[in-house]
Amino acid sequence: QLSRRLLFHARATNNEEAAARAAAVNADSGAPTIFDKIIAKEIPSSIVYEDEKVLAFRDIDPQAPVHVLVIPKFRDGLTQLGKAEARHGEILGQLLYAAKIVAEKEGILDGFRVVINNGPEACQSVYHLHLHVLGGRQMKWPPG
Ligand code: TR5
Repeated sequence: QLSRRLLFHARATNNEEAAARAAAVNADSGAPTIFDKIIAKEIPSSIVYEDEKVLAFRDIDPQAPVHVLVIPKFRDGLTQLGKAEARHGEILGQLLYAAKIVAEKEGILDGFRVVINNGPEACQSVYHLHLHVLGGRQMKWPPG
């Protein structure tokens, strides 16, 4: 969260040095993330859907009335979508399908958005691939 705020601040002030620093803080190191603790249930979360491969839980800082994160239980190198390889095809499909199940469970099938922030330029802050499922209000376009 801190690094994301730094990035926003850097953008707002158009300070290239600060932007570079924030991006470095946000770098994809491959280290375990907070999501590992959520998967292990060492940290509580509000689970919306779970199966063998996928976990979906409410975002701690919701940007819409419904804001659920859908993640693979086994990261398997998928720190970000940009690291996807052909072998990830099945889990990528499962994540997208789980997003639909979440939308259905949350009653937003008529209008919802699925977002993946990839890398510092897109303000990715947690390097464990995740889909944001957002809805429950009129969404705007284009996104910021
Ligand atoms: O910025 P990106 O796309 O990487 O999205 C990461 C998301 O994880 C943000 O929307 C955060 O609000 C969310 N997040 C961060 C934490 C967290 C969480 N959602 C649920 N529970 C969380 N815990 C317990 N801890 C976090 N640091």
